[in-house]
Amino acid sequence: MVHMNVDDTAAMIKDMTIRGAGKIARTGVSALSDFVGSYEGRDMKAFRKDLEKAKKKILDSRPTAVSLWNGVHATLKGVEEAKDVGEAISLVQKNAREFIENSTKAVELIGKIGAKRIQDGDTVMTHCNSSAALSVIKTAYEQGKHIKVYATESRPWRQGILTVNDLGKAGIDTTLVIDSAVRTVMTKVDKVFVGADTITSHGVLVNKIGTSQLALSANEARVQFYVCSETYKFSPMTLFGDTVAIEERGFDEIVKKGEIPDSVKIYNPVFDVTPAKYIDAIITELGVMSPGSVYDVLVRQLGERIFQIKE
Ligand code: RUB
Repeated sequence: MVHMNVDDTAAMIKDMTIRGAGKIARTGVSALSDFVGSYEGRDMKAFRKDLEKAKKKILDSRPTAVSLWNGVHATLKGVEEAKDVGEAISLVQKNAREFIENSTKAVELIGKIGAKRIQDGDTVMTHCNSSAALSVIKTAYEQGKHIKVYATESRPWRQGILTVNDLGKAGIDTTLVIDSAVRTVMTKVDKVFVGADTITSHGVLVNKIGTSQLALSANEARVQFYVCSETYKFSPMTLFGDTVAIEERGFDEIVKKGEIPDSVKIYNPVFDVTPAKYIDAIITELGVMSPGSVYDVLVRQLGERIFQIKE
């Protein structure tokens, strides 16, 4: 990982130079590790205060993907109990290393597990630009399966351009479609694979705006709809009733200044919500599971920490 300070990292996550739920988590965690690595003070009280400020900056950079929250909390686990600053620094660095390694491994594992759901000759569709979904598609292709991919443009940021560049360069038969072509194209598709920013305790998916229209169209066309998600995209807070904040971004991502009358409002939510009933399965590093299993995984992962989070 490239070394970057907390302010630069937060700014680059905010302006989407660094994007994608897995990547923002790994980069945020890495920035916290670098922050403690260059910390020179030895007063524990001041250290905790400074670390808290750094944590807040990273967490405030983008609101929707819980991967960032889970990554940051996994990294700071145990700091409260550390005897001194030196011990706390080593702990944060070790936790960060482990999170980044496990997260990278999880994406690979999801690829291997999910690829078994793709048959030779399948046509699949994906949305936006998800490393987990692409890991599944690329692994199936590397296994020698002849596949075709439809990828959506994903307005307004057009992350679909990243996706088709990646798939096209890998040699995969790839077709780019505009977002409003989803229902038309779904009749040619066998399976849909998308990523996740957050999955709630009751199995609801929050992902790039437009994901729910793929799910609805897939349901109508009897096409299987798979979510590719590391389990650190499961949201602990939703267990206790919290809802997921849906990020809204500026008008300038949609129109240029002066292009439309000032009186016209622009609404630019960048994620949407797909109900559990439209999801055939969630492909995780722990295996293929139903949306109904998310609650159990969360409870098991949290263990006794569940009560701390509840408070
Ligand atoms: C990206 C997006 C991706 C998920 C999963 O949105 O919605 O599907 O983040 O990505 P944005 P990954 O471009 O606004 O960050 O599988 O790479 O974690």
